[in-house]
Amino acid sequence: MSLFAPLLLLLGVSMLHSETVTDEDVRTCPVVTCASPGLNGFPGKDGHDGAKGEKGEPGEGLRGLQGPPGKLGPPGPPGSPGTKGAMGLKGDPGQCPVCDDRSRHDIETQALWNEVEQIKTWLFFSLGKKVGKKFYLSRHERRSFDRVQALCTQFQASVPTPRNAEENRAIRNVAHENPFLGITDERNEGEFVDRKGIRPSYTNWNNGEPNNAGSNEDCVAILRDGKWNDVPCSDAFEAVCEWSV
Ligand SMILES: [Ca+2]
Ligand SMILES: [Ca+2]
Repeated sequence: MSLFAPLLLLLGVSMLHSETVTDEDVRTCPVVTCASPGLNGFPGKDGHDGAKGEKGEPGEGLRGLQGPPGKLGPPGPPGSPGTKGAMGLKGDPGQCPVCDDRSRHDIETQALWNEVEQIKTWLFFSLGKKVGKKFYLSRHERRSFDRVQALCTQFQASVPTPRNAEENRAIRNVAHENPFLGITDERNEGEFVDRKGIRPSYTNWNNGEPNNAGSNEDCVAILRDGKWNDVPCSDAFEAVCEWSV
């Protein structure tokens, strides 16, 4: 409470009293009957703080200005895949070094095979005889059957075994003399088979052959007319070899 109002009241009472009370009055007036009413005292000290009141209603002040943006938060979890987009335009042809190497290798291989085929043609023309998928060459030298067989094996070939008259004729024509054929009856006398043990489907025996003359004729040679004769394997006949081409 302000002290200003009581002071003004006290000053006013004092002034009024100074106008109406004289020195004589003071001396004659009994104390009890003549005393003026007491003035109000000074306000007392402030009391203790009261209990905390209930929370008031929200105020209705003016809305403040928007503050600055806060700190960047942590990244959120990845979202679900979006829908498939439309197909794009066809791109330019790509490059494939491996494919290029493969193509180059194929080209080189084909060129090599062409050269091989050309060499075969020269051989067929000048040296050998080719019938179907069989090719015959002669060394024009005479050997025993075992040595002819070894020579042909050395060159990945075999002693010729004609399957028909054409092949028989080719074998005969490639030789200068009488060549060995690749059939014998060494295992069972009179049963001629090829090196695989198979009896030939084609034969061209000369009249009276095979006669196993001297009980020692287990191999076969072609005569000049293309007929067959069983002959001793140890005798020397021309070496002709057969390749499959
Ligand atoms: Ca015989
Ligand atoms: Ca004979």
